[in-house]
Amino acid sequence: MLETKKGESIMGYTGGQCVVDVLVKEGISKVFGVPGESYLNVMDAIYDNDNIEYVSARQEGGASFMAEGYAKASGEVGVCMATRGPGATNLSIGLHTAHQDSTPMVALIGQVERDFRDREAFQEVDFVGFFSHLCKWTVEINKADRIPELLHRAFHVARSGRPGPVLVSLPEDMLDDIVSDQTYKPYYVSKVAPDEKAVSEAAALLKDAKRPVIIAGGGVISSGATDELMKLSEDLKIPVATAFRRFSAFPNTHENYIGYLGLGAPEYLQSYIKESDLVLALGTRFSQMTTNDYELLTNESRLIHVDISESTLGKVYTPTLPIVADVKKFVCELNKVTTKNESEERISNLTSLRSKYEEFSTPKLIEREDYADMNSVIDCLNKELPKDAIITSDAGNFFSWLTRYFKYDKSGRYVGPTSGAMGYGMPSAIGAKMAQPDKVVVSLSGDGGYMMTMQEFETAVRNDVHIIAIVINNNIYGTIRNHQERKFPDRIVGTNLSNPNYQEIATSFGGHGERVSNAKEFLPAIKRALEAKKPALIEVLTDPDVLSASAKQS
Ligand SMILES: Cc1ncc(C[n+]2csc(CCOP(=O)(O)OP(=O)(O)O)c2C)c(N)n1
Ligand SMILES: [Mg+2]
Repeated sequence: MLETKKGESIMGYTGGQCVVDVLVKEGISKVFGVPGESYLNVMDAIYDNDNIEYVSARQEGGASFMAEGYAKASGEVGVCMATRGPGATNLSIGLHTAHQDSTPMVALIGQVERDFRDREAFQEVDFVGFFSHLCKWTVEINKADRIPELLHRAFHVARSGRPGPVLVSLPEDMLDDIVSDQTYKPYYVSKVAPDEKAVSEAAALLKDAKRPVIIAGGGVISSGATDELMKLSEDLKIPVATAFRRFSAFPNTHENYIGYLGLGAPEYLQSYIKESDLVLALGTRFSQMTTNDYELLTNESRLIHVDISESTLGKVYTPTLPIVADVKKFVCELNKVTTKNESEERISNLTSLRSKYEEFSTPKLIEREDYADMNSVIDCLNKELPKDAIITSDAGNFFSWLTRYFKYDKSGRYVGPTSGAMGYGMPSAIGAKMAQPDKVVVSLSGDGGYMMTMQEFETAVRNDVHIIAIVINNNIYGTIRNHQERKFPDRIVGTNLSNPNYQEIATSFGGHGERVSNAKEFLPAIKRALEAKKPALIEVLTDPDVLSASAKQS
């Protein structure tokens, strides 16, 4: 028997109530979506449940980015909801991001009535087929009494092994059906321990190596292995690099951190890794970006590859020693069997690489009045933001400055799309801030990317989520212009933009707005934004001719 808020008593649960009951049992307190008539029953059950909040977004793409950012910042499963064909197709960008980023997510989609299937009913899409490539698992629930079983399993699939998105399709009429009390509960996700022999073999290889290197990927972050990794790197004097957009796997301020892989990765780092005699790769899938088009390692490279998923091992490079394990468990076990190595060679190697990183990552400030110099903007963020701030971003050329010059401390965090999705930064900042309300959360986007999801600023205002959105405005799709100039010089097609006054848009939404036209104005603007006590936006006007952090400036 269930009591509703209106005092009605229901025998058993409706399908919608059953869905919400499972969500609450899974520890979900926020879901992000755009409402639709196809899943009204789920929304109505949320009305009755004080443990769960429905955060209504302005577009499903924004909702799915919020859920993805929420998942990354909380370490929990992100949940988003949408209606049938139009809603689900809009939502797909966040699922693609979660797939590439190994982020645990569950998407609940309202589906047409069971009896109307296969007639091309209103907004009908075969979700199981359509999303099967984007998601780790897709399932349509056709009997309400299977909701607990299949929905708990959806959460388990999202969380376990290599995490990822799961799509659950819920036919509208199925959500009306009444089910009796159910007893299912969440699955326990066990941590995969490494094979003992593999650990001692890894220790032996590391002991003998002359020029070893560690590549830290997303598995270090999701398993929470940074402390153990610091100990390993300190004890064995092994330099650490981070995989593409996984900057916060290792504190950038640590003396053993030697830089990042992926777009704009420093040359010295790539050649060191190529020539290193042993690579210890932790929780990385060696993506095209991390490996610079799969050129990072050679056939001769000796590789210990540790990953939670056996299908990641050997997918790109054949490991000398493949190890299936939770990264934290592996590093803990390895730390138990290694002894300190303070050889002169390792120490001088580290010192030289670190000084190269420091030189590479220290911005040279350029004084100019006509536009804001991005080196100075990032330098200012490094100095003004609290150490534990969360930074989110879109893809775009502006990102090259953030990548190169922003330093994530141990308590800091980068939340960004390895999928390179534009429009991600600001909505994911909303999700991250909802997951970590006490932290300062700042998003960086270009003018192109920001405009893709900027309506979500209203979601931030309506929900009183105090993010700071920085929009780097160069009035072009700069990244594509850059490629265009390189491949088809002086033949500009489709990369010019015009822009509204973003400061005015932010204030008309009810937020705080700033407009910065040179670097000197940035410091007071960020200070005011930090104190605004409402969602804030800072528009930064930059020179369209300076296309990246590595471009020469006159
Ligand atoms: C959703 C999406 N659409 C298209 C692209 C391709 N793309 C990558 S960067 C870029 C231009 C980005 O422009 P902007 O946001 O203004 O940043 P800028 O490069 O100018 O700094 C485009 C169109 C993408 N990565 N994601
Ligand atoms: Mg731009």
